Amino acid sequence: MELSKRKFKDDFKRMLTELYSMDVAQSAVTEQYAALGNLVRSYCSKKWNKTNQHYLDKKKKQAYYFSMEFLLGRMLKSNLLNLDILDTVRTGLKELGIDLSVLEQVEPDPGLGNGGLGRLAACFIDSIATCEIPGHGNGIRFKYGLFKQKFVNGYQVELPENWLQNGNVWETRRLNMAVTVSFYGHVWMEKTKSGYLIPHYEHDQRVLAVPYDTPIIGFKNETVNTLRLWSAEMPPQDESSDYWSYIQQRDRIETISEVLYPDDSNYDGRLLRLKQEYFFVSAGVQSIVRHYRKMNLDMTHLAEKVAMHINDTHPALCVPELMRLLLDDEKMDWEHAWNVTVNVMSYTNHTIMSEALEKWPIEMISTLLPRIYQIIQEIDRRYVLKMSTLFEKEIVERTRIIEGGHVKMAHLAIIGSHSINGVAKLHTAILKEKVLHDFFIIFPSRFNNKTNGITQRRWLMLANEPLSNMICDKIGNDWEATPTELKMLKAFRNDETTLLKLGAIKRENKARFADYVFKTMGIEINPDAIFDVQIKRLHAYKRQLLNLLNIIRLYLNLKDDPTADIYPRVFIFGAKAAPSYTYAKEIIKLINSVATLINNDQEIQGKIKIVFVENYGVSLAERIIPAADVSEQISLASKEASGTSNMKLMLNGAVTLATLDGANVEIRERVGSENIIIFGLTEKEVYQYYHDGSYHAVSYYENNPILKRVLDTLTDGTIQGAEAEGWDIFDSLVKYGDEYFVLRDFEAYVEAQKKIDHLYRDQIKWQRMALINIAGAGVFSSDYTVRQYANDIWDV
Ligand code: DL6
Repeated sequence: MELSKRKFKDDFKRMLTELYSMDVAQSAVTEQYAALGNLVRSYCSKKWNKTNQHYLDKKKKQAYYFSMEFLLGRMLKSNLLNLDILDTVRTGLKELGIDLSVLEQVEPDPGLGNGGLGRLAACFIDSIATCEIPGHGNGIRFKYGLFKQKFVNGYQVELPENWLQNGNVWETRRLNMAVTVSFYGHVWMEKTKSGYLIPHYEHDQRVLAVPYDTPIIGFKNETVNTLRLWSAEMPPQDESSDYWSYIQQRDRIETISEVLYPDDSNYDGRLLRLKQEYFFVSAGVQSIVRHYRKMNLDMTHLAEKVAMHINDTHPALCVPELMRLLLDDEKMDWEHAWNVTVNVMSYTNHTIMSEALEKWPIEMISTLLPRIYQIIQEIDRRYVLKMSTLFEKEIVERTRIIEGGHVKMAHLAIIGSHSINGVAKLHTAILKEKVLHDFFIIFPSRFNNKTNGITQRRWLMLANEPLSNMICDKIGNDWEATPTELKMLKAFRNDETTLLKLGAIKRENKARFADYVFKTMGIEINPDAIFDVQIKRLHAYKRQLLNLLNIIRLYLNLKDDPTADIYPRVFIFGAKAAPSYTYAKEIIKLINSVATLINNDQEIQGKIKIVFVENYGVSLAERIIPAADVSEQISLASKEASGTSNMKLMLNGAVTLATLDGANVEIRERVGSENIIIFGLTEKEVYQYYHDGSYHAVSYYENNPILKRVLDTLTDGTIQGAEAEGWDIFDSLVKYGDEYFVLRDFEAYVEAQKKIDHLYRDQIKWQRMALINIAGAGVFSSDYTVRQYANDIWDV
C-alpha cells in the first residue's frame, strides 16, 4: 500500500491520542504497540472488506482449512511486511524515538499449536492469501495456548500460557455471526405423512460459538483472507437460570475453548477433546453453509463453491456434520448428500505414528453426539454393504469406521473425502504401501502427495534480514514472489567474496544469538563454534537421544585428552514434551543434566557446550534458525512424515545432517548428496528389521566399546541429578529393544558428525554448501504447496 512516512507518523500519533489520550513521550511501549497494531489493522480493513465482497459478488469457490492448531507466531512485523510498509513504519517510528524491534517483543506469541502441524497451517494461510487463493482458516480460539515451559532443576514444568491477558489487537469478535452447537440429549425418528422418517433431536447442552476473525494479509497484493477462530460462550437464553447454576453452566461451556490439548490421561480430558473437535467443526460447517445459502444456489452444487480441508484427523467430524446439515436441514436424500460431502471434503495425514490416529469409544461419541453417531453408523453400514460386494471381507472389516467398540477418525476422514494426501514423497509412499495400504487398494485415485512447505517471508525475509538483503544484492528480489529464483545464487558458488560474506552474516547472527543466550540463560557460548541445532517436539522417534549420546562421546574424548582436536561446538536444543509423555520428559531432564555437567567442566575449556532453550516456540525459532550451522534431522527413517524445520534451516544456510526420512529425501534431491550429510538406516532396512525381527540392541551395546562406555555414563553416576532418568533411558535402549534403533544408528551418526567437524574447517567449502542449500530451498516454499492444493484438491 502507498504510505508516506509523514502520514504514518501523523496516523500513529492520532491513534495514540484516540486510544490513550497520550502523546508519544507520555506513552509506554505497551501502548505504542497497541496503537501500532490498531493502526495496521485499520490499514488493511478496507482490503479485507473488499476481498470478502469480491468473493461473494463473484460467487467464488472458497477453501476452508479446518485445523485444531494454528501456530501463528507474532503478527506485527509479518503484517507490516505483507502490507509493504515495513521500512516506512520502521523509519517513521525511529524518528519518533521508538524502536520497532522493541515494540515487536510486546506482542504475545500465541502458542495455539504443538509443532509442525500447527505451524504448517499458519504458513499455509499466509501463502493462500499471498497466492490470491480464496481460502480461510477455521479453528479454536483457545484461551490458553500450549503450556509455557520452564525448567526447574532440569525438569520440564508446565505453566499456563495466558496469551490473551492483554487483549489481541488482530482479532474482531463477530457476535452477529455466532452459531449454536449442541451436545448430548437424544434423537428419535418420526414418520411424515408422505412416509419419510424425519429425525427429531432434543439437546441437553447448547453452546454459543462466537467467531473471532483475524485478517490474513497477502504479500504485496490486494487479498486479505480470514482466520476464523471460535470461542465457546453461554447462549443468552440460558442466562435466566439462577445465579449459581448459571455460573456453573457457564464454566462448563467456556472450558470447551479454554485449553489446547486437555489432559488425555483421564476420561473427562478425552471427552473434552472430543467436544472441542465437534465444537469447531460444527460451528465452521454451519457458518460455511449459511454463507453459501446467501448466494441462493442449490445445495446439491455446494462442492462447486466450497472445499473443506480436514487437517489431520482432529476435524474428521466435518464429514458427518455436513451430512447432518444436508439431510436434516436441507432434506436432501442420502445419496445426494453423500455425493456432495465427499466432493467437498479432503484430508491430509500428518503421521504414521499409531498413537496419533485418533479413535473414540462408541459410548462416548454416541452420548455426546447422538445424531452425529447415528450418521456415522449409517456411513459405516453403507460402506460395508457396498465394499463387501467388491472386496474381500477382511479388507472391508479392517477399513470400516466402527470397529472394536471405537469410531476410527482416520477411516471416517478417508471414506468421506475425495482426496487423501501425505506430506512428503516418502511419507505418501509409506501410506500407500504400508499404513493405509488397504484404503489404497479400495480408493487408489484418492491418494496423492503434497510435500510440505514454509513461507519464505517469515522464515527468511523477517527472521534473517541481513541474509535476505544480501540475496537481493546478488540476484535481485524476484525470489520473494518466485522463491525458486533462489537457484540464481548458484552462480556465486565459486565466488569467494560472496561465500565469505555469507559466512560473515552467519557469524553476526550467531553472535546475536550468543548474546541472547548469555542474557537470558547466563551461558557463555563461542560464536566461532559450530552451532548445531535440533529444534522440534521432544519425541523418541525424533531421536534427540542419538544427538545426546554423541555429545557424551565427545565429552568423554575431551576428558581423556583435553587437547583432542575437536572443533568447538555448541549443541542447541529446543523442544517441549507433551505433559503426559513421561519418557520424553525424562529425556529433557537427562539433556539438562548433561548440559550442567559439560557446561561447568573447566577441564574441557568450553570446547563443547549445550544450550537447551526454555519454552521453544515460533519466536525462539526465529532467533535460532538464522544462527544455525548444522540442522539435525535424525529421526528413524520412516517415522517423520515430512519435517519443516529442515526446510527453514536450509533456507537460512544450515547444512542438514539427516537420515533419509520425510522431506530430507527431497532436500537431498535438490542440493545433491555432496551438500547434505546422510547417515543411518533407510526406511526399507527399518521395515526389514520389523519383518524379520532381527534387531538386538543389546548386541550393539556389548560389541561397540565406545557406545558401551557412553551408555554406561547414564547409570554409573557420571551424570549427576538424573540417576532415575538415566536408568530408565538405559533400560529402554539396552534392555527393552530400543524401539527407534538409536544404538543401531549410533556408529553411522558418529561418522557423520566427524565429517561435519572436518568439513567445517574449510570455510569456503562449508559456505559453498550453505549457499547451495539456500539456492535449493525455494522449491519448499508453501506458496507452491498451497497452489498444488488449490489446483489438484480444492479446485479453487
Ligand atoms: O505436516 C506437518 C508436520 C510434519 O512436518 C511432521 O513430520 C509431523 O510429525 C507432523 N505431524 C503431527 C501429527 N501428530 N503427530 N504426531 O504433528 O506434521
